[in-house]
Amino acid sequence: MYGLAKKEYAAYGVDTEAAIAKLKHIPVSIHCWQGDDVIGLDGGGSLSGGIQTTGNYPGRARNFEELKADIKTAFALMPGKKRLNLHASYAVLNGDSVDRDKYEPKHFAAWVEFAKEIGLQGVDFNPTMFSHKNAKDGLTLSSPDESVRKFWVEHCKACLKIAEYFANEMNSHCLVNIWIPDGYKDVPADRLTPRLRLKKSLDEILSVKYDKKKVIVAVESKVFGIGVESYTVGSNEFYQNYAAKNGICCLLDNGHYHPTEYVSDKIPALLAFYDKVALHVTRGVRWDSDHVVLFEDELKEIAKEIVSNGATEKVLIGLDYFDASINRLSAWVTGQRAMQKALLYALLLPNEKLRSLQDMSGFTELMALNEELKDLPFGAVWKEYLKREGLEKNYFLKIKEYEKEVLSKR
Ligand code: RNT
Ligand code: ZN
Repeated sequence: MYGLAKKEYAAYGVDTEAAIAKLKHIPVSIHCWQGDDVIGLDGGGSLSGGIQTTGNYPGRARNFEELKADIKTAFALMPGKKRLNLHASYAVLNGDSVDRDKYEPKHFAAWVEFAKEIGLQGVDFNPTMFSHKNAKDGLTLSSPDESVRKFWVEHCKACLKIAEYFANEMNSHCLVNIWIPDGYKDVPADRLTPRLRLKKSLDEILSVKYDKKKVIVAVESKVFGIGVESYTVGSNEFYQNYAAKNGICCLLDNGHYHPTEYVSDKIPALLAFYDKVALHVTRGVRWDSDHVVLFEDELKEIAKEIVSNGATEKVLIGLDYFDASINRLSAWVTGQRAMQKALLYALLLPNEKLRSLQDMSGFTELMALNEELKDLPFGAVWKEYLKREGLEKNYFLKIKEYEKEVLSKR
């Protein structure tokens, strides 16, 4: 089947071997928080910040050991280059009673050891400014309470140090993504001052010395969250301007825009100005619901923009979803494979030909060709890629086995 598919693609000028070879090297950063419903290991408290995990599927990882075992099992079923995306709330404190403003690299040493053990390319990082008593009234870096604001500034500074440690240990960059839940449920009296406080906080965080080649700082905007429907301090305009003026990068989460806005269109807009663009790939259903990523049209379009613009090293792909209503490992693998599928699909498009049709205003042919491409034997190439990665299309049986042997006993 692969031999025939190869020929069929070749007729369109597409080299399936080159596509497979390229796909192997595009890293996807996989979020640790799908494994335990974003609860974390530092006992910060129940999930807050306007995000929500729904469902009560049995077998959630309840501690570091269980989370590691689940990650190991799930990652083994994922093809391609993998990175691990950690939140600060996953610090391994071992009884140390430090708060988040005092976290140190040593609290993450066990994660580094694990990442090396399972052969990951790198580790990415996120300050955790939710599920904690100091996220007072839902405000962190924009809080009018100076001691609260300072606490979170210190937390972010600590995270930059930890990120540098990850980068050095893994010999690969570390993306530090700053997302805060700050906002108001109802019409605010003052929309500017909280943003000025956020700006000041970011300035203070970025005033620490860190190696900019190794540590890439990003800011993640959002439209609204549950309980903070009327106003979000870290909005899109705020962060895009902040990032542009301060030499950091933007992180686009495709659940964080109005439903008719598309991240696939935002990627090339930012590529015109930025050396790096970070992504949180998710699937919002009616709101930022963080459903498992599937091989759908917008995901294909996102991948197309990355691949056809030669931006596989500029766009830092990360996953961000959390579903507790189904087997969590399966959720992980399904989403990661969907991302890989979309990248492969994009790598198998005759991008040069399509581009030249656009430039020649050959829109009739462009439309016809685009439709023709949709039913090429993509599945055969995907299966071949999996085979070469030592994997099979059906991963569900392995997950079921793990559920029976491990998860059901928790
Ligand atoms: C929330 C943001 C944020 C979180 C993670 C857990 O809306 O998307 O990225 O999902 O940090
Ligand atoms: Zn996100």
